[in-house]
Amino acid sequence: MLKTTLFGITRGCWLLSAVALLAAVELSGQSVSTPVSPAIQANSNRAPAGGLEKGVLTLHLELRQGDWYPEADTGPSMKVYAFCEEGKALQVPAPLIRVPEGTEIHVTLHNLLRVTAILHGLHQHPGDAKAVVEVPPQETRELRFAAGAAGTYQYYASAGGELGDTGRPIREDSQLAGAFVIDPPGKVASDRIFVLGIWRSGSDLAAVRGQAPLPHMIPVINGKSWPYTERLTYTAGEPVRWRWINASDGGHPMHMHGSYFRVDSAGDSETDHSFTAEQQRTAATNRLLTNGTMTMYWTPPPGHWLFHCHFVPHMSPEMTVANALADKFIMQHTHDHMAGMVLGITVTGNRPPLASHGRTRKIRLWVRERPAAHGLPAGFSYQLEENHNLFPKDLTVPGPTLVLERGRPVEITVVNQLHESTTVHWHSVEVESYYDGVAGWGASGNKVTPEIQPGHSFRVRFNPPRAGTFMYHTHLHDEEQLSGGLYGPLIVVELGTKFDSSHEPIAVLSRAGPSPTEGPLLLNGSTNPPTLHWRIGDRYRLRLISIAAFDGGSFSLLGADGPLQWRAIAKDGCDLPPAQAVMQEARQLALAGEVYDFEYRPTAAGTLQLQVSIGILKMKVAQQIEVQ
Ligand SMILES: [Cu+2]
Repeated sequence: MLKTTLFGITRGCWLLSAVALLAAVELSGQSVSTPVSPAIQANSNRAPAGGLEKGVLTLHLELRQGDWYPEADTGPSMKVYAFCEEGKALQVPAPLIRVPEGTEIHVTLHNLLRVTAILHGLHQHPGDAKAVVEVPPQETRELRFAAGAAGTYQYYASAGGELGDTGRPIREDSQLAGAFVIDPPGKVASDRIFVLGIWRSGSDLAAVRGQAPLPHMIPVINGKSWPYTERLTYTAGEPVRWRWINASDGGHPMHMHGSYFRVDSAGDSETDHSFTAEQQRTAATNRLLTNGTMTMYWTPPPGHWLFHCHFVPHMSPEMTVANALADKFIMQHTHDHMAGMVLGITVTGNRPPLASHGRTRKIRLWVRERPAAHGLPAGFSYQLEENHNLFPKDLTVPGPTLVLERGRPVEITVVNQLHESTTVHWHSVEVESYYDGVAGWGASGNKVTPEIQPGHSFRVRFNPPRAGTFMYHTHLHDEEQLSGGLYGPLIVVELGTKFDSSHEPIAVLSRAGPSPTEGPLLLNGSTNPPTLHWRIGDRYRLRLISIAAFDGGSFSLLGADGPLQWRAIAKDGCDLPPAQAVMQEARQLALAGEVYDFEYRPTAAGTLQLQVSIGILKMKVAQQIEVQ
């Protein structure tokens, strides 16, 4: 009773929690590790921890158990281990270590858990991932080291909990991780730091392999899950710099709605690599594997945008604390469309008008239920209609290829024939946020993007400003709708040119569903795609689209002796600069939401293979290519 009352009062307030803790200790006469635990605060990574004086950072860190509130500060909580600075609130992510290059770091670690903690990353950078420090329960360790080279790094601890497939903790010790940033000398441009974390009830590799049900997950950005993640506001065109750190067990394809960003550095938390101007990448989706880091630069366009992980189980409304605690999935269709690793950004300003050419094309996009057929379980499908022609006649996976011209306005009426609501997202196309497919978030003036209810339609208008390879897909009830086949290629060609399917093969990598972790691997909706026929000396542009809901797949172009060489052309629909449009081994990893274009010119007769594979699942689909 006492505990409940105290918790009611003390949520989110460390000082009162400390009083509660002491009171409980006194009342019970037990040790400090009594089950009464303080509230953990979400750390927005704005204020560096410790005291910096005369080139020395002094930092006293403690490890304790606390109550974590990944959703509302007054919402459901779960007990996890966390770091705090001595005398301050526990934090997830852990206190930010941020110092200029040349700083000496003096840190003490006091372990108040009942288990030994193993600390990673608290050393000079670049560093060795194997260099760890053990701190037994109730003991303290003192470390002194030089910070090292400027970059984005992390530190984390494991403390006896279950480890995931990548070796990172997944449960009670999964949130023992924080950012470690070393700034270059001189004036530092303002930026924000985001740490990706996951609490998980089990192995998702086993789930992906079909050996276990999908675990419960709480995927978070800076300790919070959508819609409780921080809301950011910018003015259109202002320079935005973000540092991202993946402190979770698993990779994340991080996707920006409505525009591109530039990746200026990438690292693995021990070493960071700053790109030269020629090496900087432009992307709408950039993957961060476990321990991966990036710094990104973004010039935001006006609108309401999302930046999120494209793995469906990392952004699904089922991934809530209530579900994890209940150990079952409660569908909350009416509550919110997403949870997890989703950031909402509001950008003020006006969108400059685009030059448009020709009459507006009018197209209908039918969204339909699809019976089981051709070896695929029942699901959903798209059909296109233009000038009273319906295409394709059958219901297919993926949906039909939508070919648009750059600069030519289009009006697409999405007609929902499902028994549930849907929306359509035009993935990587620079559309207005109202038409971007995020119900309840996208907006134009006072109009907010609606869910398209069963039997209703929604008119989308845009003018594609860029020629390239894109896709369209559902952005609602993704667990079933995306896994069930609601995606299709979107090709934008230069005005007055035609899409030549015989020389521009599209390869869509997905799984058959009906859930994100079920079904065989598919290439263009098939486990046995038809043979392609190519001509010696012709130029082929391969348009590769990865949209498996929860997998990373690889595309390869193989000859008799293994991978051939192809030339990179574009990433996520954006043409590569000359320095990056180079010949390379014809093998490309692509997580959900990534799109790549490559060019290949066969020089001899023979048989080639375009292969898609998911390595960890030993799944493979090959398409034969006869060259004559
Ligand atoms: Cu993810």
